[in-house]
Amino acid sequence: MNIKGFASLSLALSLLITPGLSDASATTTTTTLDSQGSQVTIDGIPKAKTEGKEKFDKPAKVERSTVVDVLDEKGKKLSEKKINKNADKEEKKAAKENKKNDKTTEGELCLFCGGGGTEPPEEEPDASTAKVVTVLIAADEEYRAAHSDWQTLTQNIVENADNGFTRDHNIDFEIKALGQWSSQGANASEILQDMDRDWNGNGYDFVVGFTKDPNFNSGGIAYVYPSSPNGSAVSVNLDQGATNTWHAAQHEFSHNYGLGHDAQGSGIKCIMNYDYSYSVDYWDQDHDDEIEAHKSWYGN
Ligand SMILES: [Ca+2]
Ligand SMILES: [Ca+2]
Ligand SMILES: [Ca+2]
Ligand SMILES: [Zn+2]
Repeated sequence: MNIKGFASLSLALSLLITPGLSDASATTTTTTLDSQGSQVTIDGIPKAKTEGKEKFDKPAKVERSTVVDVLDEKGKKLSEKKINKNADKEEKKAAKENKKNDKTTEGELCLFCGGGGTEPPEEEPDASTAKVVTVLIAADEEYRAAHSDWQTLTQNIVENADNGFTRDHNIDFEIKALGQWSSQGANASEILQDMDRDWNGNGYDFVVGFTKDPNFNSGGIAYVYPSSPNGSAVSVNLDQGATNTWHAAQHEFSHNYGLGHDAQGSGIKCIMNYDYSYSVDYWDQDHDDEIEAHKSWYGN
């Protein structure tokens, strides 16, 4: 049997034995293979207990401009759209101030090192040196039916979900494609695997799904990788309104970086602790260290 045959057989077997995620408990240690032959476990997040904001008040911060391919259900390109880098007014003002200061500092540095290499002073993560990772968004038929603005909505969710990654780890998620997905499966695990089969293997670092399928019995679900995956890292999030969904998406992207959960009731404030997943946008020290250690898995 060739490797591909073995992989599909293993996947088929694992589909039989992988339990569906229940709402209450999202723990499973079953190891399976994704569609690209990477070893994975499946983990997720329960649905939010409180209703977050349904809509975004303002557009999410976009760290860099990008051109996005809009794809049909077969992955065929239908059109292109541009997402422009933005910053709110206060950030723009701060950036202007910084620029002024930089000029003075650079001038001084130049004199000091006699026209040799000028090293800029260390400061806020610079967008130009960020680790850029690419993202394909796939929205299922139920999600698209519920949201005529699904393209903008899902972009804003991903661009909010990456703000913590950019702030704390200088990782910028850049949206490269928006796909129309037809989701199938009897539970969240099966729907995740459906999305994996439909959209993995196209060269994106991350493939993130958004679903409103009635069978999706979780707030979000993701593959947890023990090492850099062969293909894209895959996760799916339930439609829970603007705020809850971007928190779930940040939690699931973190699973893609290999992160597990903090114990509930431990008081540890981290997006990987179910007690705080929908209320904070940062990680505890151990998880911060883990993201740093696994940062090289994605992007160039
Ligand atoms: Ca962002
Ligand atoms: Ca971004
Ligand atoms: Ca469906
Ligand atoms: Zn989780």
